[in-house]
Amino acid sequence: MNTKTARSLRLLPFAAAAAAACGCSDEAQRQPNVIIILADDLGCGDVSALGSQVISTPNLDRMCSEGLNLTDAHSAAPTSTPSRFSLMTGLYPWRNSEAEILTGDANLLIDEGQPTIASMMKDAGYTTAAIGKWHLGLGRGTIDWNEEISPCPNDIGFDSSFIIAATVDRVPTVYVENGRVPGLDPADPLQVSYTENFPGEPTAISNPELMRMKWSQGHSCSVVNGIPRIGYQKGGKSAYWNDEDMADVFLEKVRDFINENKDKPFFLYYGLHQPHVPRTPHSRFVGSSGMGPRGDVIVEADWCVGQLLDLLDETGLSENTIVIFSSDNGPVLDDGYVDQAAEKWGDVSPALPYRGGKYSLYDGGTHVPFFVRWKGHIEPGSESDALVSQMDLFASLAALTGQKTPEGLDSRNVLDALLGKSDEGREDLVLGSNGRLTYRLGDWHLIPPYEGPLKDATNIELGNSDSWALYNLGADIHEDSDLAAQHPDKVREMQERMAAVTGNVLK
Ligand code: NG6
Ligand code: CA
Repeated sequence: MNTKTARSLRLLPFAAAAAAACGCSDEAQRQPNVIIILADDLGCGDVSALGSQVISTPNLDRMCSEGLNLTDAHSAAPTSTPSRFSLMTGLYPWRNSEAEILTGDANLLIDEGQPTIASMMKDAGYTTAAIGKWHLGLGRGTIDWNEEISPCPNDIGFDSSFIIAATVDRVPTVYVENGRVPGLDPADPLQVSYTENFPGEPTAISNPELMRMKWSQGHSCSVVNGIPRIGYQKGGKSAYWNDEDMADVFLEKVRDFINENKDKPFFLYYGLHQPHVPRTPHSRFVGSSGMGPRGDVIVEADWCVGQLLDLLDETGLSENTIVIFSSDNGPVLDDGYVDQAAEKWGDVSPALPYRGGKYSLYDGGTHVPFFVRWKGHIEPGSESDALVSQMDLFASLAALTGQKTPEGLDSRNVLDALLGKSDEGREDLVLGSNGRLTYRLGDWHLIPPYEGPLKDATNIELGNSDSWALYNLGADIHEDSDLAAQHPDKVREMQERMAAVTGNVLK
């Protein structure tokens, strides 16, 4: 990782020539559209361009071959909610003690009035939309799903939103469009609870015959569309999503949004729901990967990315649209359903070449795919090892659009790194959420001692240990050699620097 590529140095003449060739005006170049595509639980080892030997992702590979591959890019945390909170607010997730995996009826984590990446882009004149997985909470107090839900994404900077509240494995199993559940029948109101079942309603325990998919851990509450979920739900049947259609439903919304806004600057946050459990590919993709449902939904997600890139090419928007692709956390195989993933992957880790995966303190918890495509501006097939976090998108896009980054954010302007103009990213980075933090300084990764098992039911190495561990990712990409005993000065320096960032958050 110490080796800096020299490719970026060629970018400036390249960009100038490309801009001249496409005849782009200065104004058009100042206000490029921005699309953030965020996959759910996709690992570096799931992308063929990053070395996957078991899965083929031609469209993610195309993001790489047509754009920039950032090889040291991170989600803020190894699970969804804290990671997304950070991307959205530009703050470290541990600054909000509630930024942990949320239930489907949790309240919005972000205050109205708090700046978000969307409100900042809106201030810059962009039309903004959130489509796909949300998982940042909705409303205040007890949510009545049959009425308008407020606040919703539209209250924190999005002009429009079409989302699922939490995850595909959590109730409510309905879409929420601009704060309302579409398709509800007033005669069959939707009720949701995460504390107790509704009397007489079947669950995976009471009525296992309803299941077409079995749970291995934790998904034993309401059975919807034959799939056992987390949480209890009653009524609202006319509004239920169809799991197999979800990719097409989101993509259609994405197409509509782009087509409607192609003549003015737009900002789109597109939260893919794959390959998070339960993995339910459309029938077009069943069997497409040879790797079971997890592989098939990765092929489906890859196809969605390809459809979006094609649309941009067809509408002539590719030279004026920055497309960023990443994942909200590292990958997992068995995340609570019996779906062959662990068997199909066997000894191959979807986090490769990194250790651990989702939930882990090791690098594989947050080290995620990160590609940026901006035709005519970013050199095709370029690569950068700058250290960047998704949290940095806020300050970087503020710089892109000429906006001021609000005081007090943890987000750093790494725009030049994101556009391949520089290999300088962040000097350091705290990773993780509440009480389980690690620290990067250059190539060094410091993991404090934490209690807990070495592995849990997911079979991922969690990185818990009773002593401080230190790894040098530059020489040891899989974190096999703990160098803490050999480099006590480095450990001390990093402990002090980490404490300076986190204050007393770290016990
Ligand atoms: C866990 C769930 C897992 C997944 C995760 C959230 C169990 C046993 N595990 O609690 O299936 O839903 O939460 O994933 O229930 S995330 O990517 O949205 O953070
Ligand atoms: Ca996730």
